[in-house]
Amino acid sequence: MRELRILYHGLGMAGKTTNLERLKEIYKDRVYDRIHQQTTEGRTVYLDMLMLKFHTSVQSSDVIVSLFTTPGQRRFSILRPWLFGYTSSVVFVFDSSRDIQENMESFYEIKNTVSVNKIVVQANKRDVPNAIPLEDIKEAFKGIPVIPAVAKDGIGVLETLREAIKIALSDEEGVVRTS
Ligand SMILES: Nc1nc2c(ncn2[C@@H]2O[C@H](COP(=O)(O)OP(=O)(O)O)[C@@H](O)[C@H]2O)c(=O)[nH]1
Ligand SMILES: [Mg+2]
Repeated sequence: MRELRILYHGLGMAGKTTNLERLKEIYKDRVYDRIHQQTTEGRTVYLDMLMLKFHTSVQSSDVIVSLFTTPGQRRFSILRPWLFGYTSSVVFVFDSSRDIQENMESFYEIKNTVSVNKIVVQANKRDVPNAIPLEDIKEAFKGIPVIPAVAKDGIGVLETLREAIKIALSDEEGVVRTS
């Protein structure tokens, strides 16, 4: 059985946990494991982990997909090389309510550890007033797919995951074989 590990990274409050919450609803019959810890303010303190098992139409074989989000707080930065080192692909959740520079600081944390062809950008919070223009985001992430989303309403969530799976499957070296 193949296992794909997909990491959701981005600024704190960008919508990483929200993506996993929506996916858990979509795949509720197929989710077989989940670890989820949050502070009382609803911010992630450790790791969100969601494991989904489903059939891919890509190669008509069963694939286990494990989804993770990175903890935002700097005190967990020691975990990051481990997290980034064992991923099939990475979703960078761009917060459209915050400026490009701020988002880029978060992006730079993965840029040197994860190869660019393993990354998909989700332009989240497209619903906010004065959202950073999509064209500006695409310009900032040239060569990387950018998928618009309103994760809180479930828009773009599945499209993002599909792209992340496609990227993961196109890179055999990133696939961990568990049997
Ligand atoms: N306006 C808006 N808010 C969102 C969207 N996605 C998530 N949020 C909100 O942003 C806040 C932080 O989301 P969360 O998933 O906890 O962020 P994380 O820190 O990246 O895990 C929550 O209040 C979410 O409801 C979106 O598409 N639009
Ligand atoms: Mg979170």
